[in-house]
Amino acid sequence: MSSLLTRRRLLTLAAPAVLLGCDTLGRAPRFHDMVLKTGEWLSYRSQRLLGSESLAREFDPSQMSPEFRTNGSVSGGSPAYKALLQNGFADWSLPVTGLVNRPLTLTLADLRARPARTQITRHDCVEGWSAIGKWTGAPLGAILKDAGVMPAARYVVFQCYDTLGFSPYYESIDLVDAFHPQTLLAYDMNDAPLTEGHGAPVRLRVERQLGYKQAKFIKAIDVVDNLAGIGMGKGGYWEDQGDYDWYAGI
Ligand SMILES: Nc1nc2c(c(=O)[nH]1)N[C@H]1C(S)=C(S)[C@@H](COP(=O)(O)O)O[C@H]1N2
Ligand SMILES: [Mo]
Repeated sequence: MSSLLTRRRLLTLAAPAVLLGCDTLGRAPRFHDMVLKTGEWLSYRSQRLLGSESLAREFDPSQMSPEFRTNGSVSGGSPAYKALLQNGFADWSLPVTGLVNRPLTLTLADLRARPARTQITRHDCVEGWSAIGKWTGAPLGAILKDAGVMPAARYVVFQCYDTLGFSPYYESIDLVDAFHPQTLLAYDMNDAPLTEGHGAPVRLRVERQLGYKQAKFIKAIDVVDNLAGIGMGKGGYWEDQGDYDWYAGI
């Protein structure tokens, strides 16, 4: 049996667990559909795939924090960002480029028109605080599926509008987290459009990782095969400072 067939069989055996585990609100695209039926993605090395579908804990509305503080940058900062904000982000659009067969440019209206997922999760910041909030957004996996991720792809990089010190904020995740059903390009928080402080117009939610991975003020998404040429090469602003690890699993 070829290794591809072996992998397919393994994935098929794992599928019932995947199906049981997801779609708690009945709206999420199925991990099963996004990954198993995405031929373009099958050749991605799948060491982390089996068992990778476990969901971060979701909470009841009654458990939501009365206050969810902001942290890090509280604005996209630049004059260009301020102009977009002033116009309600009508002129904002998000390029999805790199190792994809069909590069996309998504407006906020495009994102809001896509199938949405809502989840109430706990945000854990390494600085020692947590808050439970409700996030609504477009699952990233379905967007990447539309873009057609090439076999060589390994990471998804999020460039942000803001700069801390002299470096633009950015983050990256691998394809397992990118295709995870709870990974969203979130545009609503607690049933209202994201405020500037929380990362308007769109921020990442990657629920099995710590706060600094949740990139705010997203400007561009790039699919790449390695992180070496980006920033200082460690996959994120804080990673480059040498403070925090690239994989911030909780
Ligand atoms: N673009 C950008 N994203 C960012 C940050 C930032 O400074 N800039 N800070 C990170 C950190 S450390 C945390 S804890 C969360 C804070 O999100 P919040 O402001 O919505 O609480 O955003 C993360 N994403
Ligand atoms: Mo944080």
